[in-house]
Parts: sequence; C-alpha cells; structure tokens
Amino acid sequence: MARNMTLLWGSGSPPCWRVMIALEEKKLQGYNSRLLSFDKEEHKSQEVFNINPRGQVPSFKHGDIIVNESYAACFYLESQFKSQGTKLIPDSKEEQALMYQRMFEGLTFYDKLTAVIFYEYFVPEGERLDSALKRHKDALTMELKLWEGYLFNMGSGSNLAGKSFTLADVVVFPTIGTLFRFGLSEKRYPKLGEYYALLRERPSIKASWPPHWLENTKGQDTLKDV
Ligand SMILES: N[C@@H](CCC(=O)N[C@@H](CS)C(=O)NCC(=O)O)C(=O)O
Repeated sequence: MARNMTLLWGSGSPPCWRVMIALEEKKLQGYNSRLLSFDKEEHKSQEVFNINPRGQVPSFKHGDIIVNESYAACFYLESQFKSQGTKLIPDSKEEQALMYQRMFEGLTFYDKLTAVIFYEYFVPEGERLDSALKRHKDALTMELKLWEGYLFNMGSGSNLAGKSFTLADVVVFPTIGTLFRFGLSEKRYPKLGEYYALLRERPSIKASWPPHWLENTKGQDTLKDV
C-alpha cells in the first residue's frame, strides 16, 4: 500500500499515464489518486500549484518529497522500490542502453504527436496555417516509420528494449495508446499495432487506462492519414 503517496492526474494525459503505469508495476496501489478535470481547469488549482509551480499534471508527492516530471517520477519509483514489483531497469548492458535510448527518443516521439493532435490547442486561431500542420504531420510520419522499424527489428512479441518490460515501455506506451486513440491505422503501422495490442492487455496498463476512453470508446480520426 502507498497511502503516503499522492498523484494528481488528468484522464488521457500521457505524462500522467506513465506515472500510473509505474505505480502499478511497482505494486504501489492504494496511493491517494486525485483525478482532475482539464475542462474545469482543475490543473490550475491551488491544490496543484502547492505541489507543482508549473500548474501541470502529473503532480506527485511521496511523503514530503515532490517529483512532478513524469520521467523523473518513474525513475524515482524504480530506484526507491527496486526489489518491489516489476524490475523496470534490466541488468544486461545491451538492454539497459537500448532502454535509455528509447526512453529519451520517446520524448521526441511525444512532441511530434502533440504537435499534430493538439495543434489547435497550442496555436491560436489567427496563427494557424495548413502548411504548418502538414509539416507537423510529415514529421510525425517520419517518426512513426522509425518506431515501426525499431519494433520490426526487435521481432514479434518483443517489448521496446528487449524481452522484458522496462521503463521504456512505461514511458512510451502512453504515446502509442494515444496514437491509436486518435485514429492511427494499424494497417499502415502493423508493428506498432501489434505492440499496442500486446501491451494494452498488461494488467498495469489496463488498470490505468484513461477513464474517459472507457466511458467513450470511440476516439478521433485525426491521424487516419498519417
Ligand atoms: N514534462 C511534463 C509535462 C506535463 C504536461 O505537459 N502535462 C500536461 C497534461 S498532459 C498539463 O498539465 N498541461 C497543462 C498546462 O501545461 O498548462 C511531464 O512529463 O510530466
């Protein structure tokens, strides 16, 4: 049980989802979970600012210790609860190197995804350009081809850094889940589709699935042509 932990989070936020998967994998269920509404701007509430001066989620506290950045929280949990739950950093130097490589490439992947799906949220109405959105879509397509190739080279049924589930999967899966929620074609990206189908059945991922995706199973088709 993890009653001395608090996570402030929003449904469908990939950074929040990373921390939730890590908490599940480390068997830290029972933490104080506070689901906030983006629509009601609850991530800009005093409750969040008390923990996170950026007014963002995830906002995470363990006792008096605050670790808000999703990657930092995942590393922290693995390092503090090394021998509890799933071991998320492999011993083999090959797998470890690949895990770090994919984790940090995962940040680029996430940025390229959000540049497309949140274009209208990020760019004020008068400043939007079809040509800019197309450029972001092309950049995302190139990125997707890279990840499709990585998974192809790993072979069927593999995780991102090898046979074991690692921090790379913890931090990158939410990006991949979001891609498919926004209409990515499994036909066009079969390896990503296979990885998504495999991991979405994992108990930590199922347990932390965005609640509003469960309520409304139909996603968007923003990425159908990417
Ligand atoms: N680098 C941060 C990013 C956190 C983040 O961007 N959170 C978003 C939700 S997905 C948020 O709270 N956005 C509201 C805002 O920035 O005002 C992390 O990885 O934890």
